Amino acid sequence: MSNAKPTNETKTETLPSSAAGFPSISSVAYRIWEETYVGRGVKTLFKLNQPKGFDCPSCAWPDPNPEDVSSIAEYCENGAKAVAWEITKNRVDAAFFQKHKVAELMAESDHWLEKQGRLTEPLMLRPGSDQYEPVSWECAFSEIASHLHRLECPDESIWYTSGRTSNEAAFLYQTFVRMLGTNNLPDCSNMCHEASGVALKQTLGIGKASVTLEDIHQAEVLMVLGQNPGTNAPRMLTELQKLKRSGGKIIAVNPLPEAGLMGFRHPQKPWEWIGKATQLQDIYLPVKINGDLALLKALQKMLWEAEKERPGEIFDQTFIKCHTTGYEQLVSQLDALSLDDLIQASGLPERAIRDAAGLMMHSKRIIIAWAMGITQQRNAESTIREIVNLLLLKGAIGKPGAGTLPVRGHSNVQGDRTMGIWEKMPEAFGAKLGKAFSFQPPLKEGFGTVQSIQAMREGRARVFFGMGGNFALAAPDTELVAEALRNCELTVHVSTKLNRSHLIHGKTALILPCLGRTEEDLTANGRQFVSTEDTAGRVRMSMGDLPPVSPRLKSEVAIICGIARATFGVNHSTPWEEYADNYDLVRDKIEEVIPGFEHYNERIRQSGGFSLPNGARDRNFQTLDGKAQFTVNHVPTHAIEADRFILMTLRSHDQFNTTIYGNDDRYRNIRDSREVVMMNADDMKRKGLKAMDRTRIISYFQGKIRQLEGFSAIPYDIPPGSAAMYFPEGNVLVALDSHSPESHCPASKYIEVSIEKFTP
Ligand SMILES: Nc1nc2c(c(=O)[nH]1)N[C@H]1C(S)=C(S)[C@@H](COP(=O)(O)OP(=O)(O)OC[C@H]3O[C@@H](n4cnc5c(=O)[nH]c(N)nc54)[C@H](O)[C@@H]3O)O[C@H]1N2
Ligand SMILES: Nc1nc2c(c(=O)[nH]1)N[C@H]1C(S)=C(S)[C@@H](COP(=O)(O)OP(=O)(O)OC[C@H]3O[C@@H](n4cnc5c(=O)[nH]c(N)nc54)[C@H](O)[C@@H]3O)O[C@H]1N2
Ligand SMILES: [Mo]
Repeated sequence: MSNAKPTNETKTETLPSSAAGFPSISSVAYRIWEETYVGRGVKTLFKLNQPKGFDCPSCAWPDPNPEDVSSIAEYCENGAKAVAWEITKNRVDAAFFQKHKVAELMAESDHWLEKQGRLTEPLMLRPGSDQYEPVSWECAFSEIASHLHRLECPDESIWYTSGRTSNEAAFLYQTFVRMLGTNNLPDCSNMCHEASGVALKQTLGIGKASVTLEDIHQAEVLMVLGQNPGTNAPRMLTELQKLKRSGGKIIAVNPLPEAGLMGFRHPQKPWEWIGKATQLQDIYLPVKINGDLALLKALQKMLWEAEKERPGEIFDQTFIKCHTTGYEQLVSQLDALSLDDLIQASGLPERAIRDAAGLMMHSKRIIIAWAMGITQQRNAESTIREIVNLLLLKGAIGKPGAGTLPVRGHSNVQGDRTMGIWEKMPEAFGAKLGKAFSFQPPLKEGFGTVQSIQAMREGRARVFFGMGGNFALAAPDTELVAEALRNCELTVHVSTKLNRSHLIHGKTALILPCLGRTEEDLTANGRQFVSTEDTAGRVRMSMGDLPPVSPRLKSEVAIICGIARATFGVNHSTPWEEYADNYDLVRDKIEEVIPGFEHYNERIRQSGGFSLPNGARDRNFQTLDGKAQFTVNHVPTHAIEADRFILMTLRSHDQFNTTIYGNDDRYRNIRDSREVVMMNADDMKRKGLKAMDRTRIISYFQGKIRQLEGFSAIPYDIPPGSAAMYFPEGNVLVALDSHSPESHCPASKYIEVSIEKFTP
């Protein structure tokens, strides 16, 4: 049932024109009051992102240097919500499961499931049963081991990771999985920034951001494509405010006018709550969905025309000559392209693109930031390579105030990849891992998320293990994923809270409850800490100090070590038990295997941690010829059938991925419901739809349809032909095979749909 209350016509004039400010503070206060004890909540927030505290479990935005950290509050509204959610006073224990069968729980909403509180003990659902029952840890571990022993081949098991897992746990996890003999290590990155990693590695030799926080303050122009920082990386707004105050300009490229890019009031500076907000975006380009590649090409072409008139004034020819390959091919493609076609494909007025080109023309320090609006597309890698082309023409990489900024999602998704969570194990990594642990890692490429779902569906994989996350809801094609998971002999989830993936299970299912970031991790060897890597490649310590919500929780590290001992036997050559008690020993092994972690144990204890090497930052491009690569990419034409729309799925201000805190989306003026589809008012008129009318949405891909009924249409400031709804609800409409070509990133921002009025 949808009872959304968009405040009349949700047009830009009625949308909030700035983010944060006092409403952020009141929203945090409400969440703490609702979820936990006020003292516990406030005390915990003081430790958030502090040098000796814990890393925020929300997004991967970098912390400032220790000297710049605010001693009272280094967090944002949504980080505080994530913490309040973890430290909740509610508990899901054995009595809860005695009361609720799985079928009953299936009828509850995702918000309700997580809202029941923290999981407190290991649980097992036996074949044929409809109820989870408590089990001992030993029993859970031996159940997993016996399923693994029964597999004909280790490739029949799938080992998913969500991006909250610490470096130490991720490293041990992938070591265990590879010792088992498979590279089946899909992760949330497969659905997130995988395309950025692939495209940046090809062109610049490193799949990570090249800029630091200081660079942002020094940029002359910062362009943000397909990202909503006000909601998803709120602490980025503080840095954008600094950029504006030092005279920098911001270009926002987004089909939606997102409040967080319009203006900003620092939530922790009360004097900013009133009066004028800092205006952020200088130029707003309401591109049509996936019109970004055409826009980037149009910008390049405008700059190239100017360069031809005034050679050497617009492009950085010295940089191009010394540090790049492929310039001639790129400019001949630019000559061949028609500017009119590009402008039309972007969906933008020429004037607006010329204004943006004008800002870039004489600027030398340019940063381009992007997120899911760019990566969750069928041609994601090409668009990202075009971002690189634009930066290379301007020599805007590897110098202060310039470079690439793919803004990562989960707080340690980047660190997990550095630790080897990847279905495509690099050869050099495998060789060092094998040497460090005296074994031969498997060479065959493993399954990513999409291939894992296909394998489980077809019975080629029979065990699914989820290290965090909520695979059933996060992955594309909800019904198909459910079929895949139900086809398994065993599904296991290491989790903090109850979620849909526990209810859509294999014949046997296990829930293994783990410590959260905020909690103290005490072992026989004393208090342990872990480490994480942020978007800018800085590695820091994270140490919780709240008493765990239950004495029966284990850390992720201890869980992996327990499973490894049960699987390989107590006499195994790897000292799993010692690792579980002393994370310094794990860090010593990481140092042995992964470059950049020299003196890990020493440097991680320094205030503020340390930065990993970044070739692109130093113009030391780790590509085949040591140069940054210009590339020629095909400009897609978006031929969709008449009367259809392109639909994107995105996050509201009140969720963290599949964790739904509430039903409001404050910055978009949408209240009380997530079951909405945002549409252009003229499109609605054409379809005979009035505000709040129910709809039937049908998605089309390769002859197959998927549909969703009952969602309410709301008029929104969105380009004609484009529509938007929330993730994860929209995943029902995303076809498993609709993904980017190279990284298989599901195209969850590009769904071809028809939208009609629905009368139940
Ligand atoms: N509070 C909170 N923080 C989070 C998360 C969360 O759910 N809640 N999730 C975390 C994770 S895992 C991630 S990956 C990040 C996600 O952070 P974002 O990438 O900001 O997340 P989305 O909501 O998916 O928003 C994508 C933006 O892209 C725009 N967009 C969609 N299609 C296009 C397009 O074709 N072109 C352009 N230019 N723009 C487009 C949308 O309008 C939207 O503003 O945030 C992280 N941080
Ligand atoms: N249609 C559509 N689909 C998408 C997206 C989209 O924009 N549109 N975005 C994609 C993106 S960018 C991502 S990253 C994925 C996210 O996919 P996931 O990472 O799989 O999903 P989350 O919702 O972040 O996982 C939430 C669960 O993690 C568990 N959890 C929380 N904290 C911890 C912890 O400290 N340890 C452990 N072990 N578990 C914990 C809790 O049980 C919680 O229920 O979804 C993707 N799917
Ligand atoms: Mo993500």
